[in-house]
Amino acid sequence: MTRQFKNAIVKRPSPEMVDGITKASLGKPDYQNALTQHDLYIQALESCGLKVRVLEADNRFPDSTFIEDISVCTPHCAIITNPGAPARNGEIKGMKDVLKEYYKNIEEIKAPGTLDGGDVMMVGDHYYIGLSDRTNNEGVDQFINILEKYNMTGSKVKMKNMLHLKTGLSYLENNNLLIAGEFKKYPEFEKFNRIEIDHKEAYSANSLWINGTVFVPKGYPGTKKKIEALGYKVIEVDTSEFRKLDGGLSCLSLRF
Ligand code: CIR
Repeated sequence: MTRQFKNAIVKRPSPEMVDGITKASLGKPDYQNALTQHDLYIQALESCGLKVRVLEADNRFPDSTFIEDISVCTPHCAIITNPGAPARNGEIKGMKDVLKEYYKNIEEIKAPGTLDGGDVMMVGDHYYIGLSDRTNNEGVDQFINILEKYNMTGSKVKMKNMLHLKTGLSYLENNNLLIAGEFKKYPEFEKFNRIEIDHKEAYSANSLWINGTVFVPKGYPGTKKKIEALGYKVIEVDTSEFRKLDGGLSCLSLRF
């Protein structure tokens, strides 16, 4: 059965985002433009029927608009992560109170385990979890134990080159998987209908399925065409300011 999202939680970018963590060489984000792009992202979520909760910006944490890394919202429980980048770890404070408004069951990843939500890809009741520089073995083990408590399952994906698992993979439901870079060769993804993303459009491998519509970052015509050919309605969303901090469409929200 295909899932349907009812809610999204986003966090406004803070002016400090100009000092966010990045390996990209695209310059500093323009804060005003980032706010406009964030507004349009929220509107796109609302146009797909989601009720969007907008959390205030947290000026202490430049990367805190990338709220996906801070929690994973499953149908049965919310899991507060323990983000692997020390500069981002404090972002989890306050999340419990927010999630309590939506969930009875709240779990937590605890040190020495680390896990970023961007490393978690949900495929029905199964979750693929990337072992990245941010997510360690102990974090994945804890995460899988939590999933099993609620009759869900998880598996580890060893990875090398990307920031997060979903930097190179997006599940579009109906067995359709966008796949880029090293993941194209991974046997665990062979069973999917794989839509291979060209190297020059690699950033758009992080697209976002929302209730039958797919958000694609603006400026990736090859990927857009491939997704439309599968019959999805596509909404192009401009994320250029977030890309400067290695952030993409999925990073900007929690959806459940
Ligand atoms: C970071 O390095 O943590 C942020 N600058 C970007 C986080 C992107 N999040 C994601 O892919 N889920």
